[in-house]
Amino acid sequence: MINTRITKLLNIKYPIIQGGMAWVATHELAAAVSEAGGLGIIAAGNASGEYLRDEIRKLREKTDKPFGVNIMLMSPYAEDIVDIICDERVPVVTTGAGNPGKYVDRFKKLGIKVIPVVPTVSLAKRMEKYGVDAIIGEGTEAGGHIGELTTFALIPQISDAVKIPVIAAGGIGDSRGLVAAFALGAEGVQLGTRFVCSTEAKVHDNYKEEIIKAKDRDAIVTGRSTGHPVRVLKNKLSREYAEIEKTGAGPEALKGFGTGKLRLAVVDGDVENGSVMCGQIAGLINDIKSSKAIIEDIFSGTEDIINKLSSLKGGEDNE
Ligand code: TUI
Repeated sequence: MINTRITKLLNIKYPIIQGGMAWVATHELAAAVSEAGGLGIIAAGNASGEYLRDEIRKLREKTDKPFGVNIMLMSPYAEDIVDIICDERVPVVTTGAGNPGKYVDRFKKLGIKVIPVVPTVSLAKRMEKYGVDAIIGEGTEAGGHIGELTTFALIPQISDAVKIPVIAAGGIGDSRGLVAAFALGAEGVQLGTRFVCSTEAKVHDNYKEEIIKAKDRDAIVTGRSTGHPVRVLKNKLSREYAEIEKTGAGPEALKGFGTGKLRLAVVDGDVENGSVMCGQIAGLINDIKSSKAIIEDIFSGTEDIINKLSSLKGGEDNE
């Protein structure tokens, strides 16, 4: 049992949150993570409110443990998603790809915990002023839509800047990542790519296989020129995108590359023409296992690392 302000706040056994990945984070994955003692998250992505309501109800048939919903704030359905979350009294909300400030009061009044994902210190400070419960600092190592700072640089700076608890995301996939995140000041971690390669993720096998095959430099950033950088695996789509971007083409020329491409990879398994979003940690992931095994393996591995670290204590002979 590990106790941090995050386990207490969220009423969970392990301070591990599953990333709110569009198309990937369905009720099956979220229920499995919550049942295993972490916080499972259903991603609303670009889906409608009715889809989300159905997902929430299906999750509740599988588990009575705490869970959350991620709102992708660029979604055209974001307002509907907020209504459904309030209506269903979802215990926890995480947000991404924008500033959730205007919704915070409404959630707080209903006792819904709010945890925005942020890529900068300034946004973390602004969120604290709005009264959010915790912050997820996401480094550029993460998959999907990303900021510029690395987890290593971002987390200690956010930890110094805010009093609310901080959760680290981006580039964390095993016990070493967890211990490092705690050393940087985090009290919890959010894992995305690691949970894509779980048995419960309803992701096409081709997508999981691509992550398992991936090496350290295979997750590249596209879309910097549009102001919406997205980390994806190298494939036909991302290579073509990068070529067009190099020519200096405007957002219009790149538009067709976004719509429907994530679904094409995740659901249909077209990993050449679809968008295979994943983090830099892909090179570290070599297997598909249950969410329970992912969580328990991460925690059982921490002890060895902490023992090794104790040799850093000045003047002690640990031989
Ligand atoms: O949101 C994510 N990752 C995502 S969302 C997504 S769906 C998508 N698909 C195609 C293109 C774009 C998005 C795929 N991956 N992570 C959390 C995150 N939030 N990363 C960065 C941010 C962020 C960025 C700007 C949070 C706040 C923010 O605020 C700007 C403002 O309005 O002040």
